[in-house]
Amino acid sequence: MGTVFEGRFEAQGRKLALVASRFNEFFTRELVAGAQDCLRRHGVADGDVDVAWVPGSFEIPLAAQRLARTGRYGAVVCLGCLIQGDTPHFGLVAAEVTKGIAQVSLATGVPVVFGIVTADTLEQAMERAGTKAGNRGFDAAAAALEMIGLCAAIDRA
Ligand code: INI
Repeated sequence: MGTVFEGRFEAQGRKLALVASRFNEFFTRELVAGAQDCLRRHGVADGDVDVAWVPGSFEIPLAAQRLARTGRYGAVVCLGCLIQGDTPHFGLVAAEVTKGIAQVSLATGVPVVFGIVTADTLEQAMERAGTKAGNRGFDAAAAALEMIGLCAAIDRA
């Protein structure tokens, strides 16, 4: 059997960046807190976690790109909250932020993870920002740690 590569959720000594949207900040600050909690509990020092606030989810990919390009961060965690309204705005922003985050990750080679809540209602958003359905920020930070470990394992081989 060939090599099996796996990330081990270890990132001591690595810096990470969070990009968070001020739009729907009531929810995104819970996503930021969830991500910080995950990183802390996996041994990442608080001082190694930088946070960049952007106006809305649409602006997340550009900030993520700027941060990833610096080479300072093992991963960038994108945190936003999109709530369906009466206009097509939600769908337009959701499509761009999804595509943008994937493009930044592939173009920079830095894991840029998707911690964007998409919800039909305020209640659904609440469920995904630290209540019934967990905390999407925590999950995204865990994915970032796993990807840092996986990329390091592949690079070392
Ligand atoms: N931004 C969000 O982060 N969530 C939303 O639900 C949202 N909606 O629905 O409008 C939203 N819009 C703002 C957008 O991200 C940009 O900041 C704005 O269009 C300026 O470019």
